[in-house]
Amino acid sequence: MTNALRVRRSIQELQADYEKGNKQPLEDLMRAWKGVKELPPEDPRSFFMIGGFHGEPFRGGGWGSNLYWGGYCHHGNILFPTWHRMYLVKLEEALRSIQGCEDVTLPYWDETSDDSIRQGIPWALTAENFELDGKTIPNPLRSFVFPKNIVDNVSADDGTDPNSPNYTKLRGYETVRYPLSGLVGTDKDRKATEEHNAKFKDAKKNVEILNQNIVDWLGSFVVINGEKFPTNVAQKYKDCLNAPNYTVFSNMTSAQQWNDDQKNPDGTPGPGTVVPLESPHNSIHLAVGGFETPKDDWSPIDGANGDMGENDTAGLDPIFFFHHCHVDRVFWLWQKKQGFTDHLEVIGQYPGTNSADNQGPTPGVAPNTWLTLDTPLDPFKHEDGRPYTSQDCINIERQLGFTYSQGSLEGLVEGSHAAAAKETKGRVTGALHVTGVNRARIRGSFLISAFAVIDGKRQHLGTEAVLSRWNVQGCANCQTHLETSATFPLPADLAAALTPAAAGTHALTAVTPAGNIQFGVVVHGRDGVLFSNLPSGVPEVKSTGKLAAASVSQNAPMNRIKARIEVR
Ligand SMILES: [Cu+2]
Repeated sequence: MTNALRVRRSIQELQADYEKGNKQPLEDLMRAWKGVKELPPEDPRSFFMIGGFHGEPFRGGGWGSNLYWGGYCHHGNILFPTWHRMYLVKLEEALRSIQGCEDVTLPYWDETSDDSIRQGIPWALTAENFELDGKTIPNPLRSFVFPKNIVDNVSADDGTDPNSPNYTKLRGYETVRYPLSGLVGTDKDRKATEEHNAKFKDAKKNVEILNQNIVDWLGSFVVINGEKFPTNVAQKYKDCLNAPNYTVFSNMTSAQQWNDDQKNPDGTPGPGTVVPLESPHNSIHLAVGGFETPKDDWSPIDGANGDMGENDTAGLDPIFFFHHCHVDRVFWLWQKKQGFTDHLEVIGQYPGTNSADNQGPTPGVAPNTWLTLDTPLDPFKHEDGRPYTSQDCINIERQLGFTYSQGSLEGLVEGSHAAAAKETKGRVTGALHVTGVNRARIRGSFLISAFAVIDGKRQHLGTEAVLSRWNVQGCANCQTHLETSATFPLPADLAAALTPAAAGTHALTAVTPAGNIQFGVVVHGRDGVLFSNLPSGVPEVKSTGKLAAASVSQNAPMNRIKARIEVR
């Protein structure tokens, strides 16, 4: 090889260089981002154009109909890792096309590094200003101001339908993150957003709130008999590296089917339960975009609607690309660990291999079309006009000419298979399986959380984040898996404390008792608590009052939620 590989380093590495006096790498990165953001929106290299490929502005069948997805991105199917891999390559090309930025590479936010787990988001992504060429400029990585209108043609214009919020964001709109709101499609929403954001005027304090939220998501744990058990996003990133094949590693839909298939005849979880890469990915989207992790003292800041929390405009917040670069690095780590650096395999016609799965068909794709490694990754094209496919981006070094610097989780790949196995061994000996959450009835993204109430104290077992489009209601083409389920491993001591009689399926209209341990499930959406069976007498989840009450009745089918407790 004559051409050296370009290396994607972590944003933390660039920051460390900067702080030691080697300012150029971070300065060049800022210059490149400033450059692509300032290009005319019609320019194919402009950030407005590239950021908009992911979701809005919509095109194709999804332009004016919620039967289809109007963005090009893939979620909930096997193209999730490869589509986003090509997406990052295209943004990186644009950054390198800016004059003087030819050596820039896209950094990753190393989300599982010690500093992220302790402090949250690296400062380069949140600081208000940056010093560039002797001038103080607004930090290009902190937000993006839309140069053009994005008009939502899917939702009711007047905003009278609470299940169809208007997602219009006009020229001059600036992307926001937790704890702020960015829902401004109608006069009513605009007013509510103004009132909400008026409570969070201190930009520095907002960054602190955001970082605390990230720290909570990455490192949450439960305490059983004085021992800590991680239920956190960092652990999910580690666990996903053990997925045995690409299909179930790649997305939530396939993994859900796989985990159902693995069960033993008596209903207990089989040995091969997996965590898909998409799961921790979803969690960070919602952590940045606007959900608090449900700890014991959960006090959600309701009305936080940051762009990262919904697929519609997530791609227009610059942090999206630093997050996805980490996700792509974890994809590569999985490939190295499982021996798939030069080929990938897809289980044909498995759930998660159909255009109708999860989000609905992307522009130009018919409903009920099979997705394979040869499916075009629209709109990404080779120079000769051929569409890129997943086959073109399996080996990042050989096919795409880049690699990643040494970051966190690396130790789980090289020679420490046994250590990784040991880490998870003894932890999963039982599970709480929640089924029957009707995704169709919930607007936007939501969380499913499980709790155990032990000795009158509520313990958080885990949270599954479901990243969604705003308008899934009535999407007949998103036929499959409208019923979402989630599996929460039980810590060994907790599982051991359960009597076999406690195992089985329980309707969650009442609390599920198992000896002196009770289980609770909470579904939390944009409008507050949609479902909760948490017993009284323990710290209660704060509800949003009016909106939540309305949502509960609108989401009456939530009473189909069931929990199955499995003990091995
Ligand atoms: Cu994403």
